Amino acid sequence: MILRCGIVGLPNVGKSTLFNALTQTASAQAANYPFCTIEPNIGRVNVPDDRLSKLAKIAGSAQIIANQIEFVDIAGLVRGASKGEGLGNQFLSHIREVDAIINVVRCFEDENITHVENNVDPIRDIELIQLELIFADLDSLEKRIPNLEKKLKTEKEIAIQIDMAKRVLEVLKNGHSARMTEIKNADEEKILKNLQLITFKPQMFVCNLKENELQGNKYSQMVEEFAKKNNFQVLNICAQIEAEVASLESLEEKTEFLKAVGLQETGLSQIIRQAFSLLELISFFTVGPKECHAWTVKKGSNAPKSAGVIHTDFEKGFIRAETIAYDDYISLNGEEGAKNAGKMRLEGKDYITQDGDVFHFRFNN
Ligand SMILES: Nc1nc2c(ncn2[C@@H]2O[C@H](COP(=O)(O)OP(=O)(O)O)[C@@H](O)[C@H]2O)c(=O)[nH]1
Ligand SMILES: [Mg+2]
Repeated sequence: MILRCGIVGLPNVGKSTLFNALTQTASAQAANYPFCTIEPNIGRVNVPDDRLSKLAKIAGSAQIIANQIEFVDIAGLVRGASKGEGLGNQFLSHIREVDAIINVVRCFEDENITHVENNVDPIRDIELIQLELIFADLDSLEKRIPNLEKKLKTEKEIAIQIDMAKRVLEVLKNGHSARMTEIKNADEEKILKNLQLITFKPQMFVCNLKENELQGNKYSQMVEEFAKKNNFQVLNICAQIEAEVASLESLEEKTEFLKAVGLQETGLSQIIRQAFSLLELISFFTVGPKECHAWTVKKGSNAPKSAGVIHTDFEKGFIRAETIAYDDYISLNGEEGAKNAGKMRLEGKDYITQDGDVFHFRFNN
């Protein structure tokens, strides 16, 4: 399961600079998966996780395999994109396929770099983009509802889908995201999710700042306030710094450079990790001498479901999961120590996987 984040924003806000830095870093990583550009605008990157190397060190694992997510550089979002302006249709087809949206917002002034809306105004830009996404959803629902109504004659269970679609339509018509639709239960949430609306996807903001304003400026403060009010996550980065770091060859050079600009880690690492949590994903590990392997699972998944991420047979024949919490694994110096201290639990089918669990699955073939 590799989830995909779309990088959106107006032209000239730094999307491609960021995307290239991401993919360049990924290709330079001593990765076990060779970096693959799936299409020119789609890249797959490892999710940075310090825990992997610590687990691998204790277990003497020969190989580390990290979680991955994909990023898509989505071009063509301008005023009117939902009506076909710019690369309208292409933008729509790309953005419908992503699981989460990273909205890059220009918070830097630079006379040499045109702003398509003439001046820097992040809240206007955010609202412009939300509106285009809302229009796109409106369009797709207005086409979809008549089709659903036709099907209703033969498939009665479609009635609740239509009801939901109409409720969302009202929300969109009032200029709000599909996310604002009131939902009463998990079933309704599922139906709403299946409508695959862009404004129902989780979203975060990335403020692109000047090199010397990384701590924030008046623009990024506006975005922060907006994000807080509307329950979005937000990160400050400088795409240009990210591009420079990504172009450096050695880890020493990178660390040195980051230190010089006052950063502990790259903005890219933060974006990747933030995106991972935005998607409501957690990691569990399988650890042994051969490999130390991170796996991705949705928050709230039970143990058999997690086992199924590794292999469907593991899920079907699931018996139990020998489970050690990450902290116990580290503090007790591995499996043996955890076992002796009584910290290896035998968990059954109803166990809900916790972030950082180290699992051995027992299953019937
Ligand atoms: N001053 C400054 N320029 C940037 C920054 N990020 C991107 N740019 C420049 O802005 C222009 C547009 O960037 P690009 O990544 O192509 O934007 P996109 O249209 O959103 O993909 C390029 O000339 C970049 O070099 C930044 O953080 N600071
Ligand atoms: Mg671009």
